[in-house]
Amino acid sequence: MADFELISQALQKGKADEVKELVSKALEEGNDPKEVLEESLIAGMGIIGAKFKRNEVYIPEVLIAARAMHAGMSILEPLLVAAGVKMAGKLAIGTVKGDLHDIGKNLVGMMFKGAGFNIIDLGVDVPAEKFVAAADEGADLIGLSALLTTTMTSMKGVIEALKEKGFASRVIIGGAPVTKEYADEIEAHGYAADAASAVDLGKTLLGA
Ligand code: B1M
Repeated sequence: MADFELISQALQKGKADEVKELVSKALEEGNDPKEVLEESLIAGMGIIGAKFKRNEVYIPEVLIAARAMHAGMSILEPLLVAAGVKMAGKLAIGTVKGDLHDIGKNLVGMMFKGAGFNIIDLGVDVPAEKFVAAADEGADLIGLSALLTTTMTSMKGVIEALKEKGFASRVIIGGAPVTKEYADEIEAHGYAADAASAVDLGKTLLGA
């Protein structure tokens, strides 16, 4: 079996130490860091994402796979940065103002990281100005998460603030009370029901 396949399988099983060892071994054998990233870590997270979408695995499995991916990334990241490898895009994600729920937001961020995106995690209770500042710093995608019917309404303000400043960043929204209809109403660029769909949507919006 190719080493990449072994890394992908270890990642899917959430075996962080094994992922680290296998990634180091693949590099020692002279494999290109970008190829290791794409063929093993991103491929493995892609499989987990697709299974999550089909309800074949659940949140805990995704979280341990993401932890294993972070372990592999800790070895690859300095090499990728040094080589000036271009990431798939830059996502700034946060839970909107007044809202402290972050489990779904973190899951979405992890999935994007698994798909080769740079992530700026703005945290929770994030005011519109912070999303605007992230767009100003070059985020291609702005991700807004809300879990409360009372806070999802502030998504509209973020989109208006971004438009007012003329930023080209694409805005995607999600969270339990959010719907596609609401996304259309406030003129977000897209809505995703779950973390894996958010990545698919983000890639489509950026043509990645
Ligand atoms: Co809160 N809470 N909570 N809570 N909480 C809910 C959301 C609620 C539905 C529970 C209920 O009443 N049945 C309800 C909201 C009702 C409503 O407005 N419709 C509620 C309430 C009322 C509250 C408080 C007001 C309670 C109180 O204090 N009286 C309070 C508000 C605090 C605040 O935010 N200001 C509160 C507090 C809390 C805790 C702090 C205790 C805790 C949060 C801990 C944390 O996040 N660190 C908490 C929790 C855990 C929940 C429930 C139980 C679980 C939420 C969760 O993490 N789900 C929730 C009930 C429920 O949903 N069953 C509830 C798992 C997570 C993976 O799913 O976040 O939906 P979710 O993310 C999904 C998708 O939505 C999507 O992808 C993820 C999966 O792939 N997604 C995106 C999410 N963000 C996305 C962004 C995208 C795309 C997709 O693009 C950018």
